[in-house]
Amino acid sequence: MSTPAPRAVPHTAPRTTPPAAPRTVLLTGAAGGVGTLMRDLLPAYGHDLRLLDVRPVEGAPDAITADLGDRAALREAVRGVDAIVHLAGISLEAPFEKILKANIEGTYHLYEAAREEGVRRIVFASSNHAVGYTPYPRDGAPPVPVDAPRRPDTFYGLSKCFGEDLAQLYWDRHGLETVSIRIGSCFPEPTSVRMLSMWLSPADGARLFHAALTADAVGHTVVYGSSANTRLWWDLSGARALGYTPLDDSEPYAARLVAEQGELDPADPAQARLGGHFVTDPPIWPY
Ligand code: NAI
Ligand code: 15L
Repeated sequence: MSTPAPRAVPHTAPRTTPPAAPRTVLLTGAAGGVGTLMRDLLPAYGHDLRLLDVRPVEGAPDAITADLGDRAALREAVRGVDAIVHLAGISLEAPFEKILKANIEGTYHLYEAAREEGVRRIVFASSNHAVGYTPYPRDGAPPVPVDAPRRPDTFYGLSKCFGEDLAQLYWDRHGLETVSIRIGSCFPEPTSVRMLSMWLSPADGARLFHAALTADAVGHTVVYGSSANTRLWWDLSGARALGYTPLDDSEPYAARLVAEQGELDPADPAQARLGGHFVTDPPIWPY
């Protein structure tokens, strides 16, 4: 008789206090933009970080240099960690073959390594570009819900849809938990009018990753990730239910950015949807 698959358990009691003891967390993509920010911010929440990237991580001689295609290296890297924050991969648009290798096969290899080594939870950096073709709400329409149909705007966005589905499979089949965070724009400051709606400040990013690492019984949960922006486009209730309380708002940047760039024009295809210019002229991964 086959063993029944574990059931998704709704999280009813969000955890708001940091764990008593430091937890060992593998941070993939540690040399990248978000990885660099989180390397600075997450230790204050009691997490002991183990770092991994295909590139050397500046100022971190102990970081593991490994490609997501190297299963043996991944297996060693995940051994003994309590959780993984998975940021590594191509973070912009690229030819399908490159996305396939880094984001699709690479994420699969990481999940397999995690399953083999008994890791309990992964926090997966999904993206707004999984729903990039969704028009942003206008004229008082409600924020975009997390169960809105996925509408990837690029092969990159498509790879994030794959990652979310992979996470669901590994929860249903193997009991490996994931919080998939559809990150808006995580940068030190918003640099465009669109980002006023999408911005996830670094400090709120750390709050959200910490909540995703420590909330009880998440099964596979998909949430949107941004700050408490006045111009928010999507529903943050899922993230809040994990115990995330955003404290930042992009609005102080609005006057300058709107003066420089003007308000968004919903008649312009590059400005009418969550994914912004990714739907028309996505920035291309440079390597
Ligand atoms: P980034 O491009 O600055 O960093 C990605 C890192 O992954 C790089 O250091 C790169 O060397 C590493 N990497 C790429 N391929 C690899 C491979 N095959 N094996 C091992 N490492 C590899 O990206 P960023 O901005 O830091 O984003 C981090 C994650 O968050 C990405 O997965 C991205 O898709 C996601 N994300 C980021 C957003 C943002 O606003 N920065 C928004 C939405 C999602
Ligand atoms: C992303 O998914 C990218 O990784 C990041 O570089 C930004 O472009 C962000 O989305 C965004 O939409 O602003």
